[in-house]
Amino acid sequence: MKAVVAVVQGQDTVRLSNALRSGGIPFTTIDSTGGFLRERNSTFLMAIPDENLEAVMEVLSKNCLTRSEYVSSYPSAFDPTEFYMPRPIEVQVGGATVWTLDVEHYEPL
Ligand code: 2BA
Repeated sequence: MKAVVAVVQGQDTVRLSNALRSGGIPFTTIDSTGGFLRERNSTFLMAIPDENLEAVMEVLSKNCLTRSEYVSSYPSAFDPTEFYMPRPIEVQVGGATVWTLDVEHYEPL
């Protein structure tokens, strides 16, 4: 059995939830926040048989889109006297950030 942990952008949460439900894949969502952009995202937890891993990864990649976000650049930490003009920098976010772990023991109590 595998545990899949996936951090997904807020905009993709409903679509991914519907797709997992249609595929009969059990999941739990936890509201979360990205440490860098400080935007809301969702963390999906799924425990699945090994043979379903490929199908779950496909559902994730089809339903989680890559997007560009903009964040203000930071002044240099090394030279505080340097002239600093704040300007937005582009970062690519997603589709999903996924960790797959082996489950040693599973027992619904
Ligand atoms: P955030 O931490 O808000 O990061 C959003 C996006 O900003 C990242 O997209 C990445 O493109 C960029 N980014 C993050 N840290 C950066 C930095 N120090 N310098 C420059 N750019 C940076 P993704 O890599 O697709 O990550 C999306 C979200 O997944 C992250 O939101 C975070 O919530 C989670 N995540 C990604 N990698 C993680 C990790 N190794 N451990 C825990 N959570 C992670």
